[in-house]
Amino acid sequence: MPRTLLTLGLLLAGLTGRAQYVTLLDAAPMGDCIRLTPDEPYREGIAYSTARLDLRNPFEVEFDIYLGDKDDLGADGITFVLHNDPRGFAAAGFFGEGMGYGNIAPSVAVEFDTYQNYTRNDPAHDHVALLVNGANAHPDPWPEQAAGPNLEDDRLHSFRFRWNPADQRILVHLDGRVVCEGKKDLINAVFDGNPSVIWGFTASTGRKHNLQYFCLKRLAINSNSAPNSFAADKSAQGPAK
Ligand SMILES: [Ca+2]
Ligand SMILES: [Ca+2]
Repeated sequence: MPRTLLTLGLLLAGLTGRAQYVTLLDAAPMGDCIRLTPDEPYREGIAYSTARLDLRNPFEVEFDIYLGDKDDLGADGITFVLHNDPRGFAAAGFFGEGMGYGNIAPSVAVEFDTYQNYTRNDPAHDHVALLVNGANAHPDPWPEQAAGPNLEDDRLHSFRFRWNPADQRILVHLDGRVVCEGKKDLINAVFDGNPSVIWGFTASTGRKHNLQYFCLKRLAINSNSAPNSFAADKSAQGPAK
């Protein structure tokens, strides 16, 4: 690992999530983590980092996520989102099947969907997928697995998101395994040429519900290619404009 990446990773790993995030709706600090939804129906919580990410730089973020302890009776899931919605740090998508992400755009997100919505072509089992522009309907029925994973197992799951602008690849790990990957010109094809994006997590519940939260483990950005952008973000006192 390059020294810059390692240094920034160590620097940031020691920070708790509390001061670094703008929280919306039902989201609230919970120790070193941020609760997105309480275990109650029809809730929605969102937390955005106050520091934007610059998509011209490679970065990797790593979190623990918790999706609850109820399988059949649990819902709806969490998304990790990068966006440039005109509502900025106040952007909140719709709840329930939208997981707090529905209609946030332009954006790219990873969904950890724990509830089957037939109108979205969701499978019966929990699933992870890349989404764009606030839409979480799958174009085709998702192939059912005989023994699909259950993320609502009362455990923390390790989530890692990596972006590399050199080859325009997104790589998503869950519990040490690659669960989805994609290749897209995010800056131009999604964000209309603007490389500076807001990032964070969204989650919601519906009629069914679960406690859902995340905890920062590591954030590493290679600032060599754009030395000013990260320094400016680090000193930000509040949401960047
Ligand atoms: Ca769903
Ligand atoms: Ca489940």
